[in-house]
Amino acid sequence: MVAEDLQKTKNHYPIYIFSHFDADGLAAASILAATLSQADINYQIRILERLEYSTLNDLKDTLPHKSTVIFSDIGTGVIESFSQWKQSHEIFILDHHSPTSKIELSGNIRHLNPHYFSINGASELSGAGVAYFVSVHINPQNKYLAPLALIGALGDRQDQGEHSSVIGLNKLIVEDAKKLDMVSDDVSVWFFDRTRPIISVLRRAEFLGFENEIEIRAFLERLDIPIKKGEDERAFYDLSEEECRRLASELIVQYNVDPNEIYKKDYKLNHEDMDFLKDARVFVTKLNACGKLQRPDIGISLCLGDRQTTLRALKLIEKEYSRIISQNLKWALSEGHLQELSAIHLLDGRKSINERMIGTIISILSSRRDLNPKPFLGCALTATGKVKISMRLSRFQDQHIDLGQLLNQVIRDIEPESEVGGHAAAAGAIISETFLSDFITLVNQLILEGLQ
Ligand SMILES: [Mn+2]
Repeated sequence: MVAEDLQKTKNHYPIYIFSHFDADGLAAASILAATLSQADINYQIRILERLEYSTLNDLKDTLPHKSTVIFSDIGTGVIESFSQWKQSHEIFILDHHSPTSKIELSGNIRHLNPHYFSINGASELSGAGVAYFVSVHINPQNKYLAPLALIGALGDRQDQGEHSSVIGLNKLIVEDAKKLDMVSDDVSVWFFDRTRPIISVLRRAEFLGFENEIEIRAFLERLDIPIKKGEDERAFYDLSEEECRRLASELIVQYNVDPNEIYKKDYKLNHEDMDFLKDARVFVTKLNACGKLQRPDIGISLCLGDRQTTLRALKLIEKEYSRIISQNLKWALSEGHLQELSAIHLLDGRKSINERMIGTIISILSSRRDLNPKPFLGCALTATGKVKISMRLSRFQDQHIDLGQLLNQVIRDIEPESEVGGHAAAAGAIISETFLSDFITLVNQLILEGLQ
């Protein structure tokens, strides 16, 4: 029904698309863009970091009366506010975040969300996935967009099945892509960015716990895996299947690495010409970099297949992105900026870390073997003077703590009207600065009590 309505809304205004700035949101916006272009419908895209009540109210006043507006990968969190949009615009909310309230919406406001169909939007379908099913409903030939829907799912860490495979409706998307021979999904020894030299791939996999390059060289020598082929360094992709197996079993047996960390579904984009974009999980990190450095336009061009100007811009973006990450990490690990409380690690980045980066930095810290296995809490100031909280479980902790639930509980006690969201292993909130220290104390205390 949403698809039919969307096709009926051709009028003299473009369709306004608002989507989220992460990989899923960019993939979703790209799917919608491709779908509308193909149907000869004009559109404009705007990418938002969050949809706040105030932003939504401004939009209502600035978008032309009766125009069609799509909210993609955002919108469910502020669903109550849309009751004010009755009769003013044709609204399509295509989201997958879990709804906190169910409200009656009138005919001009459509809310498509997997949670209303007993499908778990946190693990089984992403924002890009919702956009994909609408797109295919508009035109079955749009199944060629399935790889983007998969990228969205991986961006939202929905690879929660066996061997890090996607589950639920995402699996159907992968099947669509496989039928077109656009994706393959073998289980293999997976490390991030295998186009790089072997040593650098292992060095970057911090969860392996290698102290330095010398140690990695000795390790590879012991396994009789050559680092060079003639003059050139061998990339990880150059390893034979047998070498990969030898490497994996050594890591699992001697280094106690969880096999699930190494053997993964390797989602490969078969139609992709550029080697360094073939791994769908690597593609995701490119999109994230574009979003975080405020160049969503580059991310969307990348999704839509531009491999000319986009690649040059992408190179600069990635260089800047890794510069910022290493600068922030260096800061975090120096002079006691990363504090250890009784139950959590705390990184107060209010003076030094950008709100868009705090989640990334906390994630990287949470995968370091040399830090005690406790949850990480990071904070940074937002552009509107509030505090963004980001939490991650340590990759090495065994206790079952649901950070999403925990933050919800803390917010209820401290500042009930704040935004909060996330799932078990990663969650976040936006709070007022005055409540920050109470907030941290309570989080620490609840986790401590939970452990006893
Ligand atoms: Mn999403």
